[in-house]
Amino acid sequence: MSSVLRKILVTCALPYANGSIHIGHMLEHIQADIWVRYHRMRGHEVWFISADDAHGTAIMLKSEDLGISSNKLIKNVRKEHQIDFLNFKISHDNYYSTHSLENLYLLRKIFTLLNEKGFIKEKKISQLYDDIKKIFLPDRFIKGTCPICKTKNQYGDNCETCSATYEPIDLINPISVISGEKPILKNTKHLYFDLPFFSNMLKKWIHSGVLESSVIKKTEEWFKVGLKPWCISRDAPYFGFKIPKHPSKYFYVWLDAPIGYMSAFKNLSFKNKKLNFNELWNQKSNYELYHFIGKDIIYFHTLFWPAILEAISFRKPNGIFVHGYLTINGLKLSKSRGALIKASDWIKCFDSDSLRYYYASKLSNNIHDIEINLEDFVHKINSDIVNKLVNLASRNASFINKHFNGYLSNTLSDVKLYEYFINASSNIESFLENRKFNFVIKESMRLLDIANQYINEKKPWTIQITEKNIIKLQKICTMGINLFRIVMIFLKPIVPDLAIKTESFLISKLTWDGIKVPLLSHQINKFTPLYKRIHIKKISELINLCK
Ligand code: NOT
Ligand code: ZN
Repeated sequence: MSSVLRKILVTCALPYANGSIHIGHMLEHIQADIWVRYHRMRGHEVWFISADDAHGTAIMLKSEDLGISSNKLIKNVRKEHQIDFLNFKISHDNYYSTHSLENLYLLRKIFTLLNEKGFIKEKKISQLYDDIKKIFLPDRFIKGTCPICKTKNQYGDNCETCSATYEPIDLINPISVISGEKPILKNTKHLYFDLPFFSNMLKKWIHSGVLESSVIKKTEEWFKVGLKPWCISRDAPYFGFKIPKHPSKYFYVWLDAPIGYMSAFKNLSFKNKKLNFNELWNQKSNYELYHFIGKDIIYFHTLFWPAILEAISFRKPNGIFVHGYLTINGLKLSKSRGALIKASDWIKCFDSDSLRYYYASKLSNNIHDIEINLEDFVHKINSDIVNKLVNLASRNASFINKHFNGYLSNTLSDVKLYEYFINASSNIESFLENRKFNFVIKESMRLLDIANQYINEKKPWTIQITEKNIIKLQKICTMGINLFRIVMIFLKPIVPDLAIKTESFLISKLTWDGIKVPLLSHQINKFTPLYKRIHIKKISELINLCK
């Protein structure tokens, strides 16, 4: 156990409750889950939360399409999402919903505070309106050409090509996504949060070690343009929470979404007496707070969210961990542009450890896009997990099971080599801490090559079973099992299912402290295959499911 125990709250962005979890969402939840599981292994107090983002026009329209109430829709979807996350072994302590009493309570409280402090202003504006459907058009329901880089087919709030943010009115040739018609301009009144007031604070904050340099760079581009007041209200019809004293106005989903982080924690604190809401969210909190997000929502997390927190004198996050987009066999995916592979389809064809492992092999602490290639995926899983990792266990266990009734020897055949593996753990620790999971995989595979090479040289299968040799055989195979065990400890946060099977095979828990103490004079179980080779033909099955 590491000496300084930390208290940490980790969040993932809240998936919208209008569609299925796809493997793009799963990238983020797996990334966060690996980090969380590692810190739990180190003995820290870690709380991991997320929730469905249950408000907004998209959800309202979707439930209309389905002919059910929005309430019914978000209930069904949340259940589905929870099952998906369980299937991928995402160890959330709470998976809540923004359509909750806690969120309503906190939203109202925060809005009142913002109002009292004079950070909310009213403004008359004209906004794009779909005169056929009789609805003001949210940013995501207007498409047009980016006013900055001129890419076509961009949404009304920001450009996916150049990441510029703008008003929907600025789009060139706007079209309503709902009716397909050209929208008209209509007058309305809205509430604005005074974001520019916080410019100086934010400029300092982004350099306080909370962001990676590429994320700082992105955020600085918005400062260059100048921060603008942020509209936090929406006109009816809308699915969300009403604004007190402002008839037919609703809170914008992007205000109650980040507050969803708080309310998911508040709800968790009701279930767990150890937790106290104020202890975590007050400015002098000794909890660390980290948000895992995709690069499409940097703006909200590096500007709006810390400004709101500052405005109400709450604590700010210690880190915003941003990942890039996912591309599959070269196809770009994003939340809004169609998710090609649903989590529930993936799990029909492959196990969860395989995706977790493959993502880990690609993930680092930067915003580069993650490219996955399904053929490469199958190849990598078989060559790393089956041929290198599990094979190391199986080739040695067979001798231990056959000749020694499962008993490991009382000493190792090569103490120096074992120490070499122990020494690798400090690098692995820093890779895991800094979310350089690709290096964890690389280093683990390098170690496995060394271990397998060692067994190749010692050739236990050639050793004649004589009284003199038998001890030697036992020691060599004990060495092999112990090297396998160390690498499995390193990989445990990444492949939890394989870790559970390994623990029952070794009859010993894989713990970080256990690295230093080899398993000796210890009986292990009969070896049963820990992981089965995956088949290339499953790829076409998966693609068929996605059609
Ligand atoms: N539902 C949003 C999305 O882009 C994410 C909300 C994250 C929560 O999928 N909030 N903040 N800040
Ligand atoms: Zn653009």
